[in-house]
Amino acid sequence: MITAKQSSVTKFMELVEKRNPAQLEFHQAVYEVAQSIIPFMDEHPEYKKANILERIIEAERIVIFRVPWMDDEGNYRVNRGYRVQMNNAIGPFKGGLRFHPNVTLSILKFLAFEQVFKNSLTTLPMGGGKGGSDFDPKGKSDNEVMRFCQSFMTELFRHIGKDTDVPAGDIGVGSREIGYLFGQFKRLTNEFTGVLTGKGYAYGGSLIRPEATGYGLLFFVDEMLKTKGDSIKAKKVVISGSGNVAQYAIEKTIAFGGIPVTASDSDGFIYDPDGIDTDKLAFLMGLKNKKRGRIYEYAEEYGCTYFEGEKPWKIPCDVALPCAVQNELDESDAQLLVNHGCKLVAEGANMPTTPDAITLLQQNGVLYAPGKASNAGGVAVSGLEMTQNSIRLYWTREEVENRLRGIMQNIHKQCMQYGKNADGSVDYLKGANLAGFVRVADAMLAEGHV
Ligand code: NDP
Ligand code: 2IT
Repeated sequence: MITAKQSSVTKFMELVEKRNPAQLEFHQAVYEVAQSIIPFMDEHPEYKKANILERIIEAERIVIFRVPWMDDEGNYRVNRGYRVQMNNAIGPFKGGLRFHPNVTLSILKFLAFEQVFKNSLTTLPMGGGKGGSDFDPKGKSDNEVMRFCQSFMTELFRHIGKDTDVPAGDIGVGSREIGYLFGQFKRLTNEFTGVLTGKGYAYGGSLIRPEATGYGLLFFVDEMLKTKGDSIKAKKVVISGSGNVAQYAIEKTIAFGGIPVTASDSDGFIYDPDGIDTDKLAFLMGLKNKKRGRIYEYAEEYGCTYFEGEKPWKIPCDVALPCAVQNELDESDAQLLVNHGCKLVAEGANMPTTPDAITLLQQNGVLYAPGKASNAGGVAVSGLEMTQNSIRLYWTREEVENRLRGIMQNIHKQCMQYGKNADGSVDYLKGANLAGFVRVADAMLAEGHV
């Protein structure tokens, strides 16, 4: 039987698919939000009357541009650059840049859309945006990456600004890339402003920004477990990825007494049944951040198992933290987690769990947190970096980490408030969607038909 809710969501999705043909990731992100918001709007006709849902899925502006650069052999190369400025109802556009060969407009629109709700949940004044390029930093020299970043910023600079749009990092964009991008912005504008976040500490960055997404994820998980009178102590934790988010998720898991047993990259994963400890994590960080090597080298170093071309979800665990990429955890993976007794899945990545997998987890009583809530720590500390830049001060590690923890606790509270089911359980996806939506929608109502 098709319920009234399903039929209005289906009708809405037909419109979305018609207006955004072939943008599958964008459809998926909109669907996940629409299924919470459409029934909510039936009880809140003011949003329906102002057509907020149709307006919120339309980007304010999208820029697409050519990025010419020259490789070390003197070959002429070209990539495509993008910035999706999704929504600035509650603050300047804000969100990362992704450099990865599979970047498309669909992927950046899904990320920008998610960012609108995530940034709203932080309660800091930040709208949503995302950008990037199909440039692949893997295997490129530092000089090639620098020339690419300079060329990318040579167009991007006219569309961004500290009060207009403030980019940061994401996949393939870390401190090296942010440094080159910032240097070029400064040169083009003759201004030293907080136009990017994730900057190095020496030139306006915030302490704890590198750690923020991974730490924030564990603060959120801690809150989720507390509702069950539990904690992460002695829990077996399966983590995917080995980049920025995964590394600091591992670090905080260790600090909280949990046992991280996996890490991965796009080639496969390692399983370390004894747990990744602080020394092994230092090796992993050196391998990934300095040597820019592959995860199998960890297995070689510590004599543990490497699973080529596989994902870590088949390893029995209590907690699973997908921290790599969209759609990396599908229905069959979710089934494996359930079979092995996994109790909690929280997303460090953006949209890593497919809609079918989310349904399966929720139906089996696994606590599930969507990235827009559980990975908001990164952009939250970006917001704190903007604040520090505005007041021209640097806060201590303790100050920033305490604020980060407070923000994650508050996001958890908002999820509970808006996501509580009749039986007392919490639907974190619904809670995050509604709490994120209301703040943006109210601002849109107040600002008129713009
Ligand atoms: P990094 O570039 O530092 O690391 C990305 C990791 O994901 C690498 O281990 C990479 O492996 C792996 N990966 C990339 N593509 C694939 C793929 N197709 N299959 C399997 N693994 C893959 O990025 P981050 O750690 O910053 O980002 C990870 C996720 O977290 C992304 O979804 C991002 O959007 C999200 N996020 C990031 C935030 C931040 O502040 N950085 C904040 C909030 C969310 P390989 O090296 O082989 O490519
Ligand atoms: O997905 C994300 O939230 C990020 N990549 C961080 C964005 C930011 O502006 O810090």
